[in-house]
Amino acid sequence: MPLYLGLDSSTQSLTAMLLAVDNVERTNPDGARTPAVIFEHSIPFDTELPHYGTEHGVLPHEDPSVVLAPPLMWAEALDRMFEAIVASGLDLSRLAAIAGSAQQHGSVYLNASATNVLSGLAPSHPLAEQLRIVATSEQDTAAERVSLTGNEGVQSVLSRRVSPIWMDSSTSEECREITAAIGGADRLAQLTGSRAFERFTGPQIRKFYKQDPAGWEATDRVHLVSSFMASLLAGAHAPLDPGDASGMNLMDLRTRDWSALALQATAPGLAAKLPPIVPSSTIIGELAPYWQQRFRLPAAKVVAWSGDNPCSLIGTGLIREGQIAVSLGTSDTLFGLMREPRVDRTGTGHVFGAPTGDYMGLTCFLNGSLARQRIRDEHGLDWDGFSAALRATPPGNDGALMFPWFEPEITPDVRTPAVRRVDLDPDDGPRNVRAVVEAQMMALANHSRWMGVEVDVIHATGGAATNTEILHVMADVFGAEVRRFEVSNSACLGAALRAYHADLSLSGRELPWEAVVRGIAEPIADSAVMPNASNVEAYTRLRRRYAKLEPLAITECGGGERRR
Ligand code: XUL
Repeated sequence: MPLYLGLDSSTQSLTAMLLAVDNVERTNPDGARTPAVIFEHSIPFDTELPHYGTEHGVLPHEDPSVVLAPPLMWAEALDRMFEAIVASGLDLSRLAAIAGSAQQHGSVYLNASATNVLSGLAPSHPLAEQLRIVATSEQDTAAERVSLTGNEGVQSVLSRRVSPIWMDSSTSEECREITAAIGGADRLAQLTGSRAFERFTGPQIRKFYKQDPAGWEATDRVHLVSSFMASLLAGAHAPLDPGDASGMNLMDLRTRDWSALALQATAPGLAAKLPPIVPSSTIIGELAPYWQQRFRLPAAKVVAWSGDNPCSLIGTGLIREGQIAVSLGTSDTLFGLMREPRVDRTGTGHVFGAPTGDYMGLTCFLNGSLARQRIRDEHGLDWDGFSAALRATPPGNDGALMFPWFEPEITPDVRTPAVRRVDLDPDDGPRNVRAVVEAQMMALANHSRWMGVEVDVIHATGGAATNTEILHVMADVFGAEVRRFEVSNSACLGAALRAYHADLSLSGRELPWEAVVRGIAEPIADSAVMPNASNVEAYTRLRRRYAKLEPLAITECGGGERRR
């Protein structure tokens, strides 16, 4: 009757989800028992750990392009989470395995004292306290330590007090330098899965090495948030998985190992400071004595942590090529599993490793609900009125088109925002509503072609997925069945399912991923929206026209400066 714990260390909170696999009635056709969620808890950083002074999980900074967070806050949250799990009164002696998910790209810099501190954590003292105050390390001079931690008089396992996270965009110069050293954006993308992005860890590491050479010198290990959290659980430096390592511009996508060329282009001595990369399902150790003794927990297995996007792939049930998820939020995101590491030549998409051992593609569109809402408001509609407008207009909109870039767009790369209309009267509310939705769906479909995936099922998530009229346009544009998927904490669920899968695999009962997600990471029953064959045909033509006109629209916006 085992329990599996998933943890998700995200930007603003730490979340935990416990799965119980003990309900025989929920045995699925593969003979696997369907897990049930028996506990869920979230710790928001700002309100529950206010002494770190974060706002939305990050430290206020005068330069908006610099976004940093305190790693000790994440450690303290982990301690608090186990307190909450124990307080639930559940019988935790059955805890079999723990896996985690973390915000991608963020990096944690540890000095040489960390190795001993991790292995010698005393159960009598809170975790963060022990990471903050450690015995003097021989490598660091006192002056260095003070300058590096920024906490005068306080020594620490950190060689850098703060962690740059995925929201940081202050490394354009380093992106240019790395790209040049590798021999161009295309080459870097082919090698690592993405061209250089400001938030990716390689450019962030390079910036730290340039700005604080002594800090870099004192850094013994660079972890991602995922491997840092896993290290705390296991009481030893944890490896990275290919899912999270591929968000660094440092991993060779094909070998799933560090690329010597990329390391060289980033910072001297980097190879010795990085953890190894292991398959996602690797059991990296067991819960350290600290956790076992402090919280009376068993020696549960600790599974390699991964990034939140790879974990969400599992948590939204995407375990074969052909299934994709489209999240319709403030911005729209499309992701799906790929068997092969195909790379986006236009430079906007990302390829990450998938927990299944395959790959995943991910493309982000900034003007999501943001644009839908702007059109809705401009025409004085509510969401019901927006749906009515979609019903009142014909698929294809009689040739009217829109390029709805209210804000600078990521995909395609449009730096100067503008809304472009073709054969469309700006005052015609219903047609503008249809035009914005069709434009977004065509952009999603066209700009995910690089994944080379024949999409047959789309799991639609996010606020706008409750709008069936929008889902009809999605089904017709993609020519695929669309099913609504209710996600709350999909990354955390994915992590818990990864723990389940890794534990079973270890015991020799290798479960197909289909069986792992069945009954728990599934779309809402009876939510299928089917494509209409004649509309699909019409949109196939329209998509070509849209793709042809898009570069012209970008030029009219003053040109999308390619960040190459
Ligand atoms: C992905 C990305 C974000 C973070 C958020 O590239 O930057 O999705 O992982 O947690």
